[in-house]
Amino acid sequence: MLYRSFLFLQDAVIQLLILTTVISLPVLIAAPLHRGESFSYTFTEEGTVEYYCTIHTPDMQGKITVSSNVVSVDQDTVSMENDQFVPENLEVAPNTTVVWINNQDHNHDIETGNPSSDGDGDPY
Ligand SMILES: [Cu+2]
Repeated sequence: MLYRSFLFLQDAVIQLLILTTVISLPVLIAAPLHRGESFSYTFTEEGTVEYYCTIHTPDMQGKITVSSNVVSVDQDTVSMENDQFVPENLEVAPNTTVVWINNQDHNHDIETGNPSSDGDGDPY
């Protein structure tokens, strides 16, 4: 009986691990984008991903929320202008392609996380 309980618990842990894996979102890393250049990614799973520009951290940050509650469109755009991601918070339905476009004269990039999550302990 104890052994069967252990098997049940083990199964529950494995299912939890699978669920956790499914909702994690990909790591976005775009090399520096020059004026007029763009980067696109199609989000297939629901969840949230925070990102930032390593060149203009900590001010230039954004967030994508993928939710089936959002009206579905094929493509949505984030403009890089005035050293900001516009819009900063974008909600899209699953299977939406998000296109980031640099509309400024200097470079921007995109890295998953937030300025304090790059592992070096400071926000830059
Ligand atoms: Cu930037």
